[in-house]
Amino acid sequence: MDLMIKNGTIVTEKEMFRGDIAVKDGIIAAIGKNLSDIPCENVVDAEGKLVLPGAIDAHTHLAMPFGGTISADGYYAGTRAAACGGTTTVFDFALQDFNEKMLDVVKRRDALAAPEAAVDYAFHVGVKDVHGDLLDSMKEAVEFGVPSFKVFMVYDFGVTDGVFYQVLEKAKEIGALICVHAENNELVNTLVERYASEGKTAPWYHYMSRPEFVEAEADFRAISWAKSLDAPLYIVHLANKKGVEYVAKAKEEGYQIYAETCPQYLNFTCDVYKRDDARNFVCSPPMKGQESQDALWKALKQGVIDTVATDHCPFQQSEKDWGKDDFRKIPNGCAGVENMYPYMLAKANNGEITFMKAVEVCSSNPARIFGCIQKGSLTVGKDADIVIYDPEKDFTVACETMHSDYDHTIWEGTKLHGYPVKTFSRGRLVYDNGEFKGEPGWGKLIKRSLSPKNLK
Ligand code: DUC
Ligand code: ZN
Ligand code: ZN
Repeated sequence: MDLMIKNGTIVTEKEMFRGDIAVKDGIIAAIGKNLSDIPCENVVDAEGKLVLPGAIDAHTHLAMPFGGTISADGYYAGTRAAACGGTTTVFDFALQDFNEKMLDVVKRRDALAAPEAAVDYAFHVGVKDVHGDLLDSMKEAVEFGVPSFKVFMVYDFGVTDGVFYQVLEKAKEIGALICVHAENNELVNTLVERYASEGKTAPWYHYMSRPEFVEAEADFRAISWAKSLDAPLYIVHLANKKGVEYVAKAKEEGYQIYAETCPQYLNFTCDVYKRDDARNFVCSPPMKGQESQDALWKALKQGVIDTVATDHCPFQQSEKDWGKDDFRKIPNGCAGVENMYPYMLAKANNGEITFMKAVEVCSSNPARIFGCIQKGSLTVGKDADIVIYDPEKDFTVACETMHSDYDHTIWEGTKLHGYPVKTFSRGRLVYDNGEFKGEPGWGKLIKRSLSPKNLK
């Protein structure tokens, strides 16, 4: 064996038990109560610790051109930070250029990611243009191993309702899953213009121009179309209460509608837009009111929300400052890739959710939904993506101890009881007690296929 993790409490989405894990060639080779008779040079004693599957962050924007700049974390910094927060796979959004075939998008972004990634990664293609044979080109991406796509209902690169519908229809035909950023573009633009014309340009008006119903209404429309086609749909960064209700209803009716939320919506409310540093919290959708936050937690506990992912898209302070007095100039996005798993596990550690639930939403469900069959669980035969977690370690998040390239974080000062102490990516140590131990280029592109048997 190459690695033996002994005496820990092993956590899966279904159970917790004391045991040992043996790793050979990057794969979990054995799990048992006492594997001490198997010879192994590299033994890690996890007495008093939890042993968990690495998290899968199904939503990052690394090196993404956006808001007049490029997000602050490239593929190396973003995956380095992921490793240090116990995330062993990231799904990045590869945004299509106009006139570009879907597989070419994947290849273009993979050329950037492959030499840099420190943990494994996958792509969703962000669809902008389906004219001519571009819609049909989705099939090549699926055959290559990228069976998930995203459409934006907002931004200048967002798609029209008609294009969204065609993409859903095509996805159904070729066995793909569509992710959607759901907000009503027309309403956002109208409200933005109205507030600006009244001289109301403080960051608070970013929130005001995207009120709760702007997201809810788009959730409703997106779900309606998916239902009409009986096509699966994954709603990214769900943040509002009404949207949660729409998802719950569609699930009850038996439709394959999945929902993701993000740690920022679980932890912050729209009150952050009253702070002096409000611009740093500007992301879309914005943080919502307390009622929505409560609904998100309830939905997560009940299984209406399937996954937690980050929408990691940090910008530097000087870039956020462009919009200090004019919210329209603030690049949208916040950091999170290093914080998600520690945050959710701290919620488990203080009893708000179970550790099994944290594993389910941060690892097992994203693996299942997106066809990452070799990941998402501590099971013999799966990749040895393993996190050792010390439930007694206290940690206060500070930008200077994070492993990103950003210069500020919305999580600054957040106190967590319990913290990851080691991360292994396919059996290789990539994080050890505060220090990154990995290397660029270690991470591999995970090719996937979606099969109904992968799903619950
Ligand atoms: N929202 C953000 O805040 N940033 C990146 C993209 C997005 O949809
Ligand atoms: Zn989005
Ligand atoms: Zn996003």
